[in-house]
Amino acid sequence: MAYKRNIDRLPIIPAGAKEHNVTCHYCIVGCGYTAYTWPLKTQGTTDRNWIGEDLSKQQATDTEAWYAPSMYNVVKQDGKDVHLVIKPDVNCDVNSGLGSIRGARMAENRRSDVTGTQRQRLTEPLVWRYGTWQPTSWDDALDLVARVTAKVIDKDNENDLYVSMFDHGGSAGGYENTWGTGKLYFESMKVKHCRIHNRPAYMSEVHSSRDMGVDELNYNYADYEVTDTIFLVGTNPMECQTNLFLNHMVKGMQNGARVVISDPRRTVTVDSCEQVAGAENVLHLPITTGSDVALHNTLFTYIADQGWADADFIAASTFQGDVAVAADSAYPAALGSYEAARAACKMSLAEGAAATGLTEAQIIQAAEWIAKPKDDGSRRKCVTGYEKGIIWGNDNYRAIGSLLNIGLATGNVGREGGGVCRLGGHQEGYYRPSDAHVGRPAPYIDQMIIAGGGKVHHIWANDHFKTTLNASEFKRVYNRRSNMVKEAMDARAGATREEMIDAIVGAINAGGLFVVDVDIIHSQIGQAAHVILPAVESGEMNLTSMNGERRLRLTEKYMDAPGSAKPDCMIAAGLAQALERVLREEGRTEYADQFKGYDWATEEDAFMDGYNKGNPEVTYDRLRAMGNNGVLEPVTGFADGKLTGTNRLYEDGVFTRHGREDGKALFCMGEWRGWQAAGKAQQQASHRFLINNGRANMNWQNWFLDQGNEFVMDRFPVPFIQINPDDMAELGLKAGDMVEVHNDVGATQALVYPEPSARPNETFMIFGAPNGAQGNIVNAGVNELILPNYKHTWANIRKISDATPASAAVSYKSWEVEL
Ligand SMILES: Nc1nc2c(c(=O)[nH]1)N[C@H]1C(S)=C(S)[C@@H](COP(=O)(O)OP(=O)(O)OC[C@H]3O[C@@H](n4cnc5c(=O)[nH]c(N)nc54)[C@H](O)[C@@H]3O)O[C@H]1N2
Ligand SMILES: Nc1nc2c(c(=O)[nH]1)N[C@H]1C(S)=C(S)[C@@H](COP(=O)(O)OP(=O)(O)OC[C@H]3O[C@@H](n4cnc5c(=O)[nH]c(N)nc54)[C@H](O)[C@@H]3O)O[C@H]1N2
Ligand code: SF4
Ligand SMILES: [Mo]
Repeated sequence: MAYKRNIDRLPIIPAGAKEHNVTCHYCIVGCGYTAYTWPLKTQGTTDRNWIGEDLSKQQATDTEAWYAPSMYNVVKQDGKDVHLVIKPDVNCDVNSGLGSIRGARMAENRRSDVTGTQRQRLTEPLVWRYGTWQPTSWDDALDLVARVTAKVIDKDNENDLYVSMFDHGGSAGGYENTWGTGKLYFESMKVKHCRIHNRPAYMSEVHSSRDMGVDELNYNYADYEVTDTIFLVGTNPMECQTNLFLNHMVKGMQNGARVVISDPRRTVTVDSCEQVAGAENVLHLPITTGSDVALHNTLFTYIADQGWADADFIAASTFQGDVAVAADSAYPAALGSYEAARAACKMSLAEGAAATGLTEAQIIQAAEWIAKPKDDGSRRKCVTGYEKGIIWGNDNYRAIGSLLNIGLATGNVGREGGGVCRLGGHQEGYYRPSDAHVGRPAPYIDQMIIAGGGKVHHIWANDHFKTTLNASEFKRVYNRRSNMVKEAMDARAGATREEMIDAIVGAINAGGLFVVDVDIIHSQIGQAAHVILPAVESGEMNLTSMNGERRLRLTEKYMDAPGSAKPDCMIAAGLAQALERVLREEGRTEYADQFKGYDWATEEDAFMDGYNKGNPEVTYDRLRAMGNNGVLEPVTGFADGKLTGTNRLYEDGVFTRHGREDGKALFCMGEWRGWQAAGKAQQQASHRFLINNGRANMNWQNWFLDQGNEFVMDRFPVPFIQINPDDMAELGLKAGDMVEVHNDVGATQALVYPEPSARPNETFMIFGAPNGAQGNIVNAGVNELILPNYKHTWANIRKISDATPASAAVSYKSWEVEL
């Protein structure tokens, strides 16, 4: 029997099975897969099958003619049960047939009535009634949402409506859904009190890069294969951007590239690079946590002082003069010329070593690998990839700006084998009306909710209970405020709609919060909701998104929605229509008119209303024809039956997006200033352990599908915290023990995982887990532009109990395995 799949034999995909383009909907990399579907009770044979191979013969080790049990399921298509296989596409340039421990389980994570997988999926709208959630129709649920929402908004003031919405592609999101929600909240309304799924305000993760003129996804994945040096900062691509690492970075190393990795801990990526490139070609810089600006400024100073900068590039493509943009409340550092930045960022090797805990020799070696011209005088190519270690790190604006300084100084943006890019999180799929009305800095929504702000909260595809900062306090207040409304509703059970609305509005005016949650499962924040609206996932609708090299694809719908669940864009449309009707009924005609224009029959209509209007060449049919290789954005035209795109940004040396017309990039003038976010230094001083946190290969995000998957829950019944064995001994801890991790802002729990390479007093905990949210102990500190610093948290650790039977059965082997 295939391991835990309740199936003892897998069917052979028959010749003629239906094929659908699929882009993996988990991470930014966006690997290409093919979904095969065919009717139940039929299958191929060893001699007649989908791939035309004689399967009675032993296949070669790299054969394409197989699939794993995790790639199989039975789902509904047009109301009938069908077999489903979702397997990696060998012809996709992104992954060349590779899967990952997440993507290769897409099929087993579909909802199935036959195999019983993901039965946690929501199938009908739910409304809080009679003291619990009761299923109801869309009309009933949306009418209630619209009537309550209409009570708190008006044409000139929508400030009591708070909105949390995804801004990404892939899992949730996509161009269709960001447009649907964006049109509702930013065109029909001008909602100011909104936030994004992963940060407590509505703004960019990479303000400084954009202000400097460099869009954060500027290269092509193939650049890794032709570069001399790969510089990875605050990112762990082996686990988090797996096939970017395996299919592109590994090829680069095999072609001779060296790797520099800046991360306070030794990651699986460091180990994997050492295995591929040889330890002598890998330089791990185990910096003191949070000291990135110091490292970058020291590298920049040293490289400039050595005369390794690219003078021609600087002269032709960057701002000449002194300060172009002065520092103020919207700009946490001044921006200007190369020379101005050199002066502002100046840091000696001795100063850099002291701040980062590295040796001067390590910094010099990194500088040489990144920038020292080759013996023949030619430029060294370097790709720089960064992600949450600095985005959610100390002094976001300056950390990213100072890193980009190095890329710009060495002419490594817009060139083959170069790029300074986010490695990315989800895929991208942003297409919305302007958010300029939100302002900069944007309002800190979580703190406003905690302070009693907001009357109605619409939540789209995120769960702050598991993933926000300062989560202990957030949950306390959120539960209290949403309970006030529940109690008011319970007290009026049996009342008419009008009476019920009055009761809700009364509770809201007394400080309560009315909560609407749009999700695919009944999430943790969903427990506080009064209306729950069921959405579909990628594969249950047609969905477009782009990956970390701006590769745009269409994932084709291959199965039915669970129950009456709908695409997010269609839910947004339904809500807009309900609001229009209610406002018209109330005689607010002018306001009602703003909610016209949602007569979409399908997600394709939403795509045509949004993305296609800005990109008229791009249609579903054309994308379908481009298959899993798609086209790299920006799309430039359509010729010979194909969409044409842009291989790499800024190849002409002209930069964008910093509100200037000259096309010149700017340097960042941000000196090192120690801990920047409020409360970090104090928390560090009064707690023993750093609780560094982030991701691990197997788990996806807040475990929303993982929690319904035996394979994952058997591995980690409780979120792990990796601790040095000597620290464990001192605290009297054994592998698998349950500990409480507690500090001045909250507490959470975890299972102890010994990690010999962990530095003393420096732990790493997986974030976002349903049964131990790391965010409970992250303080409310953010930077000037409300970027949270999740990574820098200190706490104490105490034992709660011995390993539970489930935890005791887990392997505690080192993760440093031979590739
Ligand atoms: N401590 C700490 N906290 C962090 C981070 C960290 O590193 N450390 N990282 C931050 C980052 S980068 C991120 S991205 C966030 C993630 O934080 P969240 O966005 O809260 O987490 P996700 O797991 O992406 O949330 C997905 C939610 O959407 C639902 N969902 C999935 N697909 C769909 C769909 O198609 N439609 C709808 N309507 N719902 C859907 C899921 O059931 C789930 O409840 O966490 C942030 N928080
Ligand atoms: N397996 C898996 N893959 C994922 C996800 C997932 O949930 N699971 N989520 C996706 C999403 S939404 C995102 S945003 C990305 C995140 O992708 P990454 O950013 O690559 O992953 P993280 O684990 O959040 O953090 C990266 C590293 O930052 C390091 N770090 C911590 N503090 C510092 C510091 O002060 N300086 C430096 N230089 N480094 C520091 C941590 O040790 C960690 O190794 O992953 C995406 N891919
Ligand atoms: S690397 Fe990312 S996109 Fe590719 S299969 Fe894995 S989770 Fe999916
Ligand atoms: Mo993310």
